[in-house]
Amino acid sequence: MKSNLVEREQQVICAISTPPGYGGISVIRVSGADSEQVVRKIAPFLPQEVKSHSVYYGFIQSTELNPSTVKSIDEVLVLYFEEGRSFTGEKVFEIHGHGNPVLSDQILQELVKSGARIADRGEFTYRAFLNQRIDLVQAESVLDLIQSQSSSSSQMALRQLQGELSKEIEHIENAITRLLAHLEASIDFSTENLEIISQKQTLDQLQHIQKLLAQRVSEYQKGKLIREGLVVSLAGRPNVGKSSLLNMMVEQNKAIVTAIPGTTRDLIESTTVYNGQKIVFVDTAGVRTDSVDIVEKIGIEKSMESHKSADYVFFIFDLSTGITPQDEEILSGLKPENLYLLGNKSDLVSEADLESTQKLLQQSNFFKRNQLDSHWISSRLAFISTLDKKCREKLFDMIMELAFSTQKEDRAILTHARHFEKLSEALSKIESVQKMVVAKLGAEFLSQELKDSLICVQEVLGKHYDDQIVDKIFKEFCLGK
Ligand SMILES: Nc1nc2c(ncn2[C@@H]2O[C@H](COP(=O)(O)OP(=O)(O)OP(=O)(O)O)[C@@H](O)[C@H]2O)c(=O)[nH]1
Ligand SMILES: [Mg+2]
Repeated sequence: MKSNLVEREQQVICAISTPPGYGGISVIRVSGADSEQVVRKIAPFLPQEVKSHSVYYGFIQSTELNPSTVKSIDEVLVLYFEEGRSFTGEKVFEIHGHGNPVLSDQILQELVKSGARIADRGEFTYRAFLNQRIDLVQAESVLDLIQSQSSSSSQMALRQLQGELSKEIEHIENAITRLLAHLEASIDFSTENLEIISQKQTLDQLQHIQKLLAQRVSEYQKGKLIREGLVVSLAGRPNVGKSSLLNMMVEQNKAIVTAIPGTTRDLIESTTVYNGQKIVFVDTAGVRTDSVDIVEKIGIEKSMESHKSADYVFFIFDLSTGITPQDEEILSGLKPENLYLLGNKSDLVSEADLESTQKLLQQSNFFKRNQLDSHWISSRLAFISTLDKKCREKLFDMIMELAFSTQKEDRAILTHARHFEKLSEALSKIESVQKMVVAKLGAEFLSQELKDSLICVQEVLGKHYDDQIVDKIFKEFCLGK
């Protein structure tokens, strides 16, 4: 066995990279400069010289000291990837065996006996990062790709993995570096009265950087929706049809529907995927102020919390009763920014009723208080009936339209809170440099602030990093990745 004298990062690591349990095949990855010696001990069928990206067939042997007790463990294919052309950047072997955890475990044990150690979570990806095969943004997208639950989020992760986002961030990094170089030069030559870069040029370049950063930062919300899914909370009085709506949207009988007001008491979350986008609906207890039931009261509190944290709130009201004082009261607790109004049970009312409802809404206190106009209402109000399945499509289209305006995102965008925070910090520093230039502060001041902003950008890519943050990122990975 290898001694501990070898640095952890130099050791040969191995792990099962396929999901646990039984399956068609199981893949064991082995990585490290000495991986060939290790694998050779259990795969005697490998030729004298292995060729990168080739496949070798044979039987894995146990490494018993006594040759008479040596036995075959599994029939496998071994793939070899040379240093510099593998996922980790190191010499990598992949052993494809039968998908039986007992066999895979035996192979792992043999690898350990031969000098490898079991890899930590995310250690293969971590090595890829250390060997500069990928940057931190790409490492995080590997994780996203494994965990993504919808086609749009996996597309997004793949784009990031291919380095599209990294390239755009590097573009910002280069722009800051260039400006910094000019400023530093002007500090060096300041005694000779040479103007390296004019105030106007500095401001122009800063504005360019500011725009690039602001664009990245502003799209975060959209990126987050794609990655984590969009959360729609259903609000309204008891009995207006919230649970019926949830069931219709997710096409399942998730929530109990009865004609008794106060049926739903807890939050009921259900996820669906529409056009590749993950959407989470949260059905809530109908809010009524006169409730004396303790369970219902707690449910109502939870409803209010759900509305606060959701991306969108659908306020549902009953067209057959019209807007009631209780509706008004619930509305007064909601913010108009992410609010949509759904008049339900349209099957019970006439066309004329719909028009008068719209007028009544416009006269409500909620409208007056928030100073909303008729344009707001026409873009935020829909009449539906949960008995009419066509409404499902209509509502989904509305959700997609409001969340993405364009249906599909065809470029890599910011999806991680970490990236968002760092780039926002960089942006605010750039904005303060802009103010410094206007205030005619010396180049040394500008240059310090600009350097700080550069570090923020580099931290996103992992060019500057804090061990704890990197540790935290890779700890989220599964074993074998
Ligand atoms: N006619 C008609 N009835 C509906 C419609 N949607 C729901 N209902 C009926 O309205 C009643 C209440 O529906 P629910 O979905 O349980 O209402 P809720 O808002 O979840 O009520 P709570 O859980 O009590 O807050 C049930 O009898 C439904 O069948 C609709 O579009 N048209
Ligand atoms: Mg309900």
